[in-house]
Amino acid sequence: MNMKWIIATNNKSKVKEFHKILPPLGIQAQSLAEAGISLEVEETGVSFEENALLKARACCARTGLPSVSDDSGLVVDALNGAPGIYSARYAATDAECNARVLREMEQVPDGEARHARFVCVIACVLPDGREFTVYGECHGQIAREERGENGFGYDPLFYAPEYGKTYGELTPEVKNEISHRAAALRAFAEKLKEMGIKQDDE
Ligand code: ITT
Repeated sequence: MNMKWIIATNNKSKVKEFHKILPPLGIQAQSLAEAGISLEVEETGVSFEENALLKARACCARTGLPSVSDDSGLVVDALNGAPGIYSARYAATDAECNARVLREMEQVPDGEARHARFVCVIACVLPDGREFTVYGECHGQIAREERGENGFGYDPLFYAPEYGKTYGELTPEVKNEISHRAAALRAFAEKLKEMGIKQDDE
């Protein structure tokens, strides 16, 4: 039986990262677009966990296949956790989202006062009804301006002091080692092992 996982996201940048991170973990997956499925899920939850589960449940109900989703966002200390679960909806476009964060952070001094984290919750829903979520995060600071062309979303603003670069300047290889998504996907692979779920890809 082909048990290829479905990645329940419409975000092409997330799909790209899943495709880089999952194969070395021994997991084969295809995106909604690759499977020719159109699925829009309203994110009515009040937490990353709830929204991730909404997306994975809807995908599994539609496809009958094991489904994995990603709800993620930027959590900024100085903004009391905003944009948080509203990261994709903080403004009309990525550029406007970044401009809004920069504007709101204008008065915040450099250094740890500008601390933020990226959060990623991966939800997994199996056709037999089993489901779980795993969590990943990574830490950084909000830069004073956008830097770098790599990545997506808030990456050009997210400064990693240990690299002296924003995530927009990191290579995809480095980002996919240290990111919130990488951490969550590693936890996902561990959890599958723990539950004795092996991918049967014949
Ligand atoms: P799906 O719901 O279809 O997966 P989405 O883009 O709407 O796609 P979310 O609701 O999880 O996904 O919103 C996540 C937002 O958080 C995303 O649009 C980015 O703005 C931001 N974000 C998440 N991961 C990021 C990353 O690795 N780098 C930069 N920004 C990220």
